[in-house]
Amino acid sequence: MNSAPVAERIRLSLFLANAVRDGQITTGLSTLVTAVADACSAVATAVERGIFDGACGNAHSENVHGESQKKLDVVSNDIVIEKLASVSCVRALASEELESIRLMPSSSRGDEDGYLVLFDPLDGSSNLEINGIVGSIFSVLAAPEAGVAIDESHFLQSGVQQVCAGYAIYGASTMFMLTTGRGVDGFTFDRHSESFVLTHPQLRIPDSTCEFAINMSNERFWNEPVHRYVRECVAGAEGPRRANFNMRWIASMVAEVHRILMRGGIFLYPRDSKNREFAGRLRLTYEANPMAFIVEQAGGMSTTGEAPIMNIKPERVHQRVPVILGSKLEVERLVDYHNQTAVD
Ligand code: AFP
Repeated sequence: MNSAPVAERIRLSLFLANAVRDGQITTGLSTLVTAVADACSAVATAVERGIFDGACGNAHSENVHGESQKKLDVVSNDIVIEKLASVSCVRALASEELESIRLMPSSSRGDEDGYLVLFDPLDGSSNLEINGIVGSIFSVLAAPEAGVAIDESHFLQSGVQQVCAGYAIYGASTMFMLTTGRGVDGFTFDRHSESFVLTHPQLRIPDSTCEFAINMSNERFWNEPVHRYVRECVAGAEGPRRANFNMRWIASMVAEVHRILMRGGIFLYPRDSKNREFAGRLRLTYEANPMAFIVEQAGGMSTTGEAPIMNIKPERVHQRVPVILGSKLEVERLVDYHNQTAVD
């Protein structure tokens, strides 16, 4: 990445204005993305100041998945909802922290494009107590035409229909990663100008890698294709891959995907037999789909093992899905192993 001074870099606001000028996105979507970015910088501040604002620890409540909520899960969710409530083209929201969809004030004009926004306001929040990396993930779908009463069915669009997606990562610096279907661009928050500045234009994921990310403690629950893939990585140069692999597990999908965007790799949260009623841990509409869109726009690949993630027609907003994504050649290898098992 070049190290040009901030003054010479493009801010997110100009990047979006140029995209509207060039007919790549609508004015409404530009306003929506600006609001999401504003929400993310506010969430970053809330996370940073959590200890001082009494926002650390558990909220002593559960989300729709029966997972205990951190206070900052709730705070972050409220921040995103508040920021999006002021965007006239946002017709409705879905969130990991909301049991059902949230209709927004119908302030949009009849002629304005409308959007649905789905988000995980604070992904990786179990890392908060260790000052670990957390982030926010968002996905944008087209809303039905004005006048149509919106319900959950309008959110059940496959990932290929996303018009925009991205995430913010709250790490050593706060970054905002965005795709509108024309590659992936990364912006870093500059505290002096209090704006996101383009620092990582048109990111590309290397096709191959020697770094995999999976929660090894679930090994006994994996299917054979995943077992075989990980076994071969661990076997190293003496094994069939003829190469030594490294492993990472940060327990924050945003951090894993960001690492893959920066230097390649493969991330797996596969179907496992631990909870047979669930198809894995991650949620399709506001975690897997936006991250699959980002990864594929950067030249990577994503799959459940059996099918491309973004081809799945959701049946429920909070539906879970197995997730394998990252460097193309590695994901293709896993798809091949799944196909071989299906044939056997
Ligand atoms: P939390 O938001 O509850 O910390 O979950 C994070 C996450 O959904 C995803 O970001 C991680 O990749 C995954 O869960 C980690 O799951 P394990 O804790 O089972 O490793």
